[in-house]
Amino acid sequence: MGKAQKLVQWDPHDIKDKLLEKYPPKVARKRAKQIMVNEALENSTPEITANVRTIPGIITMRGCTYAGCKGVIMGPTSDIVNLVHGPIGCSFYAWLTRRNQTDAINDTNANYITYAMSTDMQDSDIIFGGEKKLKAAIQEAYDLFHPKAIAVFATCPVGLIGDDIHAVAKEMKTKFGDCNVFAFSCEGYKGVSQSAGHHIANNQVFTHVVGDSDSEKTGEYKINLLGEYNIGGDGFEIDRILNKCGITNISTFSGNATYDKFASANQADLSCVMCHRSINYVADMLETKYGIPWIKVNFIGAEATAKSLRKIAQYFNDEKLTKKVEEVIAQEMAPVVAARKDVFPRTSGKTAMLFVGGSRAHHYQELFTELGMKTLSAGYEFAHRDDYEGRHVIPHLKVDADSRNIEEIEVSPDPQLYKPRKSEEEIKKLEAEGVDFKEYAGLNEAMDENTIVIDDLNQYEAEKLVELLKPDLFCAGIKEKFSIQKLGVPMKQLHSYDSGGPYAGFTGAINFYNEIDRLVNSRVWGYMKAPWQENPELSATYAWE
Ligand code: CFM
Repeated sequence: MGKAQKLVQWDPHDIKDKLLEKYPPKVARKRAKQIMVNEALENSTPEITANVRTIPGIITMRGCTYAGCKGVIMGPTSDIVNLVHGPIGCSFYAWLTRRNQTDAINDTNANYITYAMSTDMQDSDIIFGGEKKLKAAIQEAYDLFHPKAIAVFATCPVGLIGDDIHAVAKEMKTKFGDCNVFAFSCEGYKGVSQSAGHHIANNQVFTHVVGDSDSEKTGEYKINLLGEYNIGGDGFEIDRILNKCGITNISTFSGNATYDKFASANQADLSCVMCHRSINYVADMLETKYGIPWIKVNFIGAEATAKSLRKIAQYFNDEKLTKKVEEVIAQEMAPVVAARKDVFPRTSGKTAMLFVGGSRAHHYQELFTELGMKTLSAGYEFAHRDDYEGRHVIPHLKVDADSRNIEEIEVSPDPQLYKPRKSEEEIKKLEAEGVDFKEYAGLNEAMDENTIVIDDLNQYEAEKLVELLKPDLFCAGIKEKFSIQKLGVPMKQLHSYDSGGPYAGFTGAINFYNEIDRLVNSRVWGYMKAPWQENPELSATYAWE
């Protein structure tokens, strides 16, 4: 059976019905709003329900708010001591599992990434309060490392017993005098997913760190790279390309970030946003407070990388940079095109499904398109409607009790440091030339019509979807990996990249092509049936069936 036939053989509405079939009516009604057949409407895509609580009892793929704050935003930083106030499990869980890489320690930089620092709360701390223990732990970290900064993260019990971590942080900061201490109220239960943790982290970094550098950063074309977390070395590859073009990356939020890089972010002339889901708040705040415009970029996919570099060059509007960027693209694209040519006959026509956090399910479609592969179904764990439908829907997002729980900070132009990088006319001119400021399209638009977009996919639906559509590849995270492989379908982790990467930029694209070729063309997946699956010695039915 050819792939083309396979694709027309299913009706997406029928698939949706089959996914919902087993649920009790109330659950089915709720899930129906988060499962969407991608059909074109005039000038828009259909509305999806997103960023709402997972229905209790469902095995979600999501993580918690603490994971979004400590693990995602602050975890990749190298010289900030990240101290978790809570039971040891919370710290251990967030310890290097995301494969965010950092430069090794040397004479000029400190690197605490390999440590899992925790106050190791015990029952007695929960009963009598944990502030004393937290103070002692901050003191111990200071005495041991003399770091530039110590960040404190609240876990669920801390919020429940009411330890005032901000007061403790302030007290210790004053006591030390040469170490910035700040805290995050990022208890796991604070929001519906890790997305709330991103917001909490961004607010605090912006309040306590950005603008706090006394060294002046130089460079002809200075940018910030926001929403790039250096998973599997992606950030290193992007930096390599930027360097080659002569573009100075002042600050990456937060892959391989240092305290001073965060602190200097206000010195850049353009913010480039990779993962808008986790960081668009910072881009907006940098613009309001310091006058730095922002654009959306994507370094996943060789074509997308080239496009992003051209966009940056267009913004700086300098012939020297434009020429250099074109030279770099031409040079870097040659091996990419050769690698693609090699794998294309074996990958084209294959099908994929992508279910990742809040932007990769979209970004990675670029790489699959380059491989000639079609995405049948995709979705996010914790995105908001704008990540599906485009940034223009933000004013129409419903504010509910959960989103109200997350602090919005007031930002205004800095009396000394606010300096618009471009005049209004210059911005208008650039817009007329096609540079979209403060704009991103959603995932729906990138997907073919009649594909299926699913928010907060769960374990049951993932297996059902694979069973119904038999994709050639499924992409998600570690929680899904083995159950999908057992169904005889290869599974690629797009969070941690398994043991691979980088996949960003030009070198990354080549890595990805080769790895996906190997995965979708391996015959091993056909042998995944265990003997008892074909010949069960015992069988039973569920009591409620
Ligand atoms: Fe952004 Fe991320 Fe993602 Fe994300 Fe994440 Fe991640 Fe992700 Mo895992 S910041 S939203 S919270 S791109 S850890 S590096 S892979 S779920 S799609």
